[in-house]
Parts: sequence; structure tokens; C-alpha cells
Amino acid sequence: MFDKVLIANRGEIALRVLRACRELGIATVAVHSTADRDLKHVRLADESVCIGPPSSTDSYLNIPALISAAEVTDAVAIHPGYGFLSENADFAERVESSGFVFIGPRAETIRLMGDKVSAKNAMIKAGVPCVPGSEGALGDDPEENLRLARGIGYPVIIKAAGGGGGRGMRVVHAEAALLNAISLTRGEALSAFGNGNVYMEKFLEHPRHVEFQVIADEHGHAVCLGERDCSMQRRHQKVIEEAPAPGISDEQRHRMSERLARACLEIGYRGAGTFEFLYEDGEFYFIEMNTRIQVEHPVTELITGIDLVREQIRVAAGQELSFRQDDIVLNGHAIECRLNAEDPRSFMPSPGTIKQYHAPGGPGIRVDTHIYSGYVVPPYYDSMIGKLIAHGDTRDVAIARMHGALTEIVIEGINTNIALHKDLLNDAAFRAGGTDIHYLEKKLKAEA
Ligand code: MV4
Repeated sequence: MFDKVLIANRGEIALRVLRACRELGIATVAVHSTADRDLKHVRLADESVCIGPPSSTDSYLNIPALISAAEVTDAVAIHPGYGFLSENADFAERVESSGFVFIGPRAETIRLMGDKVSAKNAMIKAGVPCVPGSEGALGDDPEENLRLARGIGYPVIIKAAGGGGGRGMRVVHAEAALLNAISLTRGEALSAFGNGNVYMEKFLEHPRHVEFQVIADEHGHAVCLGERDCSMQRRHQKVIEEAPAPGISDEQRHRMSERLARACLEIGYRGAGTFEFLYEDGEFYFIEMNTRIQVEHPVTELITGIDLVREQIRVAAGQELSFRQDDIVLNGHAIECRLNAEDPRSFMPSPGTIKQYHAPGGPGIRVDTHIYSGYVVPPYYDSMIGKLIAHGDTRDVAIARMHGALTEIVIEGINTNIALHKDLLNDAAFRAGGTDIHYLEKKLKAEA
């Protein structure tokens, strides 16, 4: 096992990684910007290094500063967390060429999945169901693109190969708008991602977002840990996630799990990963793969009893997964509410001093957060300040426990989305389960 891991991230996930390292007997190096000296994990880490000024570009995205910090502290491996450099193939490559272990997939796998056209091609080849669309990137022949869209049927969506997570897409409802949409998306993609490749798909109008967690080692073992429903989102930011996804049958889950584990072996996947699908009318359609640990990983941990960050570190160190597919039993239901420092009406970030913080607790409640009384939420980064996760034997019990936790928790001094979460837990459609990706934005609009 590694002697020392550098945590190239901040906030709750840095703390989560630190805790996993501590359990594995691994020493930790925290890196932080000048705005993050008082982060909880910086205090708990064995060592810490200031890597630059507040701006992410100059600190958490500063590759030379991170490599230098690993060198001066004699770290063996680097955990990228989520966001920042976690899916940057060049970073993974630089980490490895500097003699450190990148805790994640190989750089070439990150690159394969980072290009949504090559990712989709790889999944088609592996027999994973995808959204009907163009075979690879679109060409420049207008007639051919018009013919293609006619064949798929409107509405279609034009997506940038270099995009993902909602960036670089355009819906086209009628033929008159197609060619302009292609050239606009191409231009934006070129300037935003340095890659002008775009592709076309049938636009699904009322899908749910259902994603499958996988993890693979370098000894030929790949395991699927079931799915999560992340449909409750606003502007591509997830608000509530849950596992299992309401209404997905054991047969559907087993079928997908078997295929996705096989796909992992086919592409030589290593580490934790997530296959994202749109789910509509009982069918799954692959859209993207995330090659990192995700914010919502705890709901999978609670229903499987598996520590994903621990396994992620173990497989990066060359160890075998500590379980097999047949060992996986899904137990009960888990729900996560993302806690954001934001204005409840405008959703604008609400940084500042947390004057009081009281944690909720009780059976089935997990709190993943770095906040404490007196902590100052800086204005420079994502507004997520933590996650409340509730587990129970049934979805109703998990919801009831989450409601209790939201009532117990006290965060004073800043604005948060706690009230929104309470409102959503009481929402009839949410309680019924299976709302689509547009539900929250429609609800917010109707209540405005
Ligand atoms: C789609 C789609 C409908 N049809 N693709 C948005 C984020 C990116 N991961 C893919 N996205 C979508 N792709 C087809 N063919 C609708 C979305 C989409 C969406 C997907 C998941 C979660 C939230 C979303 C919100 C708006 C649009």
C-alpha cells in the first residue's frame, strides 16, 4: 500500500479521501490555496502545502505546483477527487511521468472517455445501448447532415465531442434550424474545448438520469454496484440523488450490471467510474462515462456497504478488489441532499462566515461536510458545502430520516438550500418517485 497520498482537492471530498487514507494507514498531504488555510482536512492532514492564490487556475488547477508539492513531501500517489483535474488526461499523464501514481484510470482511458464521440463508439462496440444518432462525428456535407437528421427524426440534439455535463449542446426542433445549429455548436466547441467535432442524437424529451457505478482492478475484475437516479437537477447541477433508482427492476439492473462490467474489461478500465444513461420508456441510453469518484458516491456506499474511496485507492496501488460481483447485495434505499451556500430564491452563491453549525444525527444519517462553526465559506469555489445522506430499509424510511436530518441541522450566518430540500421531500411527485430531468426546473418556474 502507498506510504503517503497527496490530496489534490478541497472541501468535503478532500476530507472524505483523508478519512479513507487514515483507515488504510496512509499518511496524507493536503494542498490548499491561500483562501483555504482553515479547511478542516488541512488541519487533519499529516502535512500541508500552500500551492497558490485563491483562483483555482493558480492553485487546484496548477499542475506544476501540485507535482512540486508531491515531490517536496515525498508523496507516492495523488488523489484528484472530483472536479478540478480529476478528468484531465494530461494531468494523469504528468503525474505518472513524474513518478507518482494517479489514483484513477490510465490517462488513455480518461482521454477515450473525455471525447464523447470515442466514448460512444467504445460503448457501441461493447454492446452498451446508446441514443440513436450519427455514427461518430458529423461531416461537413450539409445534405448528408440533413438526411441523417431526417432519418433520426426531429427533435435532434447536436453535441460537442469535447463537451459533457451539459456543456456544448443544442436542441434542434425542425429542419430549418439544423445547419445553423451545427455550425454554431461547432464554433463554440472549437473555442471552448479546442475540438470542433460535433455529433447528432435523437433528443429524448422526458428522460430520467440514471447512472451505474463500476469499479475495476488490474487483475481482471470489474464489478457493477448498481445505479443511482440523479434526475432532480437544476442547470445541470444535481440537487438530490438516490439509490436504487425508483422503478428499475432486478432484471434490468442485472442485465445492465453484467454488460457494464464486461464493457469495463473490454476497455481495460481501472478504478471507480460511472456510466451515465438517459432512461425513458423502460430503456437505457448511454450518454457519457465519468472516470472519477462522484459527488453522489455515498448513496451507493450506503446500499452496498462498500467503501468506494478505499477500494479506489487499493486498486490504484495494484491490489485486487476486496469483493466480487456475486458478493454485491443491495440493502435498502439511500438518498443524498447536496447542501449549497446559496440564495434560496436566486440560487446565487452565498459565501460568508458560518456562525453556528449543528450536525444532525440518528439512525441511518451520514453527513459528509467540511464545515464547522466559525468556518468561512470562500467565494472562489463551488457553493456545495456538504452532503446529507439518509439510509433506510425502504425509500419511505430514507425520506423520513432525511426530513428529520434537514429539520435538525442548523447552519447560521449564510443562506442555504435546506428549505428547498424540505420542500422537495414533501413534493408528491418526488415522493411517488421517478420524476424526469425537467421536473425541478418546471416546479421552480411554476412557484416563482
Ligand atoms: C441528452 C438529452 C436528451 N436527449 N441527450 C445534458 C448533460 C449531458 N450529460 C447530456 N445531457 C442531455 N443529453 C439526448 N439525446 C438531455 C440532456 C439533459 C440532461 C441530461 C441529464 C441530466 C440533466 C439534463 C438536463 C438537461 C438536458
